[in-house]
Amino acid sequence: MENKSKRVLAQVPATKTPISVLLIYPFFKLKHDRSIFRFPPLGVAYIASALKAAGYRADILDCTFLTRKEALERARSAGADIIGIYSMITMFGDSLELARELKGYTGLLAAGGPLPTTDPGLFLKEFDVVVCGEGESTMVALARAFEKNISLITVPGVAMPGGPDKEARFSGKREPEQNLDALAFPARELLPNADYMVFGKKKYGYSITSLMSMRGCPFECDFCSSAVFGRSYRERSPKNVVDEVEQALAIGYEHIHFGDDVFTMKKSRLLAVCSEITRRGLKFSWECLGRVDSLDPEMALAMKAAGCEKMYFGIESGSGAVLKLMNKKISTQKAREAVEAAKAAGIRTGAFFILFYPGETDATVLETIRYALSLPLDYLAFSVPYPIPGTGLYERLKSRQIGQWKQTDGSVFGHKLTYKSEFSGFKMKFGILKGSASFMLKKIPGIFGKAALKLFEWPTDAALKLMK
Ligand code: B12
Repeated sequence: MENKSKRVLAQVPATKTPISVLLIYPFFKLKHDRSIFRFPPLGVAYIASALKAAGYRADILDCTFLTRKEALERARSAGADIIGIYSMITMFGDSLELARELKGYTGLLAAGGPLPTTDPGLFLKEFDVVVCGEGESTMVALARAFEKNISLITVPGVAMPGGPDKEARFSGKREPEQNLDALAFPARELLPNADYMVFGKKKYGYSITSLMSMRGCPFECDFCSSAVFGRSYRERSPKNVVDEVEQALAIGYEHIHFGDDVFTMKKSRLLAVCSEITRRGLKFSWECLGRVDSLDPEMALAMKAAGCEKMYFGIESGSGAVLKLMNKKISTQKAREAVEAAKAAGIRTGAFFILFYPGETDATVLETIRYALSLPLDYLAFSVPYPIPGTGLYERLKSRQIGQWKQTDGSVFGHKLTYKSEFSGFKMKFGILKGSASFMLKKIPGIFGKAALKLFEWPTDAALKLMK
């Protein structure tokens, strides 16, 4: 495989400096897409700014608003020396397809992102190299090695073909960046901001972009992939975070989604971020994800005062036993207190629940639905378990896998079972529909809503129990 990379290196004209890198985010929306979330891809934007800071040319091809044909034409005509393609579980097929179609149009094809990080071997038939983990320094080092015609396997943090038994060969670990304030802000100017703004305004009434204020998550939830950032917890300073908020607001965004796994993890830091926002008098609204064991009334009030409008909690189950199976390390009581604290502060609340977790019973599924309905939630989403490579859940279910996880259309009907479960796919869809319909009925004000919910619950509980 060394030979292959040498072969492609030879195709790059010696005069063409600095070399150019095209970074592709291969998300293509489905024809009938009801999903409510769509954020500019920060990973490729971080890599682009690192490359630019190192003196390279970098561009981003975000496929979110393009057809496959348009994306391919743009990528082919870019004439980039290196093409890097992001991938995660739902983008696996498209990332491989693009790599296949782009062979011969560039000197080097690199893959990166959560799925290539967990399973580089899946990508090495179509790509020359896989970047494992955080990509900023590794991509800069790869561009340098490529430019200087040095073997790419000398760059820490990559995998290439040609290991023992024709498997992936690893160059060695690259330590994750410890000083996150040292990272250049993501190159948002290279993203299709106007399209995202139109989308946001149509969907929610305001434009929205995401921002990561920390990296890593020390918790070990059974279903969650921590491939890229690992279990360490690294945070940016409040000043650095709010500087980036200002950069996003200057582009014209009105609302920020803090995508951190545990934005509320450290009370002192959270309060410092909130007071930095208030001190600067910034007028914008925001939302975040949070763990239920890291929110108290004081934090919720400070967040509201700093513009927090919505908060999403990963509660996942209403059964203590199932929460144990998931290794969530939270209790239903704590979850209730956190949702109530947010609600009391005037923050709209949302929660995610997984139904039919391996090891669940009909009784715990119904317990979760009832529990979810008992919380003061403005939004909720029920989902089925999706085993992601690299997680404990995946390890337990991999021998029972029956299909690839493809992108869903965001609707309650869109879920697809990817492994052989003790529950049928039909039953799972029924459970999700039942839970979602009950939530809608609960929202009907007055006695009519209450009566309708009661009438709906009894036969659907019975039907769920009867189903295989
Ligand atoms: C925001 C977010 C979303 C957004 C959209 C993503 C976006 N455009 O911003 C929404 C809400 C729509 C979403 C949806 C889904 N998501 Co999501 N999402 C995230 C989240 C919380 C943050 C993403 C982010 O901005 N990260 C910050 C950047 C800096 O990190 P990064 O993208 O990983 O980039 C770094 C490296 O990966 C690498 N890199 C990135 N790109 C490239 C490219 C190249 C060429 C190279 C070399 C390197 C490289 O370098 C970057 C900088 O260090 C992550 C969790 C997380 N902590 O990352 C989950 C995560 C990416 N999502 C995940 C999943 C499973 C989903 C869904 C499938 C969930 C669902 N139930 O449907 C859907 C899929 C939707 C789809 N598009 O098909 C998983 C992916 C797991 C996997 N192994 O594939 C993650 C990791 C969550 C988790 N912990 O399990 N998601």
